[in-house]
Amino acid sequence: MGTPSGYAVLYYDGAPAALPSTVPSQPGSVKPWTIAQINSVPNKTRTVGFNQTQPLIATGQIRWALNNIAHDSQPPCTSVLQEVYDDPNWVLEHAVPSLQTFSNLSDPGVQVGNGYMPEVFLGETNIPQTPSTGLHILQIDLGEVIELVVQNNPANAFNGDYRGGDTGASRTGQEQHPFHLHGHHFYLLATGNGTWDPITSPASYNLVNPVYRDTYSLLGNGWAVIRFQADNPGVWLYHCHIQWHMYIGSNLYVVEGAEEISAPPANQQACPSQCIYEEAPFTVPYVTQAYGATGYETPDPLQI
Ligand SMILES: [Cu+2]
Repeated sequence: MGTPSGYAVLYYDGAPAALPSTVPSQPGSVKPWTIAQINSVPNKTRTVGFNQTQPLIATGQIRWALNNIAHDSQPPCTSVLQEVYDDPNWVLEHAVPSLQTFSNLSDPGVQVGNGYMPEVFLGETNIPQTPSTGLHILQIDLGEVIELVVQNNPANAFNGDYRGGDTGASRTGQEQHPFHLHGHHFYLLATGNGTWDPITSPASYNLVNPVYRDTYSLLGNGWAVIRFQADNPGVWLYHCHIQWHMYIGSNLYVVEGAEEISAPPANQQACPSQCIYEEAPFTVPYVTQAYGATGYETPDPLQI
């Protein structure tokens, strides 16, 4: 039982590229090592672009937004997994395809629920000024190879910078986010500072031997590109692993192979009697008190 152990070999620049011929010792309780080369990076079949912001929305709350759609302050009490299992067409029946153009790419990307249309302003000058709310859902088919281009925008976008000091237009976001994808490992092809560029950034992608993992650090006011194969039917969360960032909406539901999804476990967690999303207002004063000027302090005694 439990998760199988995994190991990796990291090479310094200039070190021999051959795999080691011997393996280090390890505790007897751990499955013996095997050494193999990671498979080559699959070609992408679809590119999806996300602009991430943390806007201050009309309710006075700081929410997280993907493509200018802020996650609902109270998520649905029936799980997306249950909804899709009951009706594999659930996303198509409830979501609105993205209008994003993603620079020179025209592929449909994010789909969001509740009738809101997302807009994309990556590399564009016409930035929408009024974030909407909805669910972040990306529906993909088995066999697709998805490339996510994730842009972490400055914290002052849409007045989302709650910290003191310089909050002017030149303020750049300092927040770095550990993003995790359930159900997959992905190739981290590249990261960078500033704004992803559709012409120059792809030249920096490592398509030879990128790290292969399930979590990466999205740089403050930077970008990252990950790629993964859709080979695992389910509803998988892609989210920042800072808990309160999840609460303010840093979540994307990846609905994968909807027709093939297995029944939800009988003991799947239900919502508590009182919605935790309603307990914490996540207004600017609240956030400042709970998480400090840096946003990284541990809430005490609030225990959010
Ligand atoms: Cu975060």
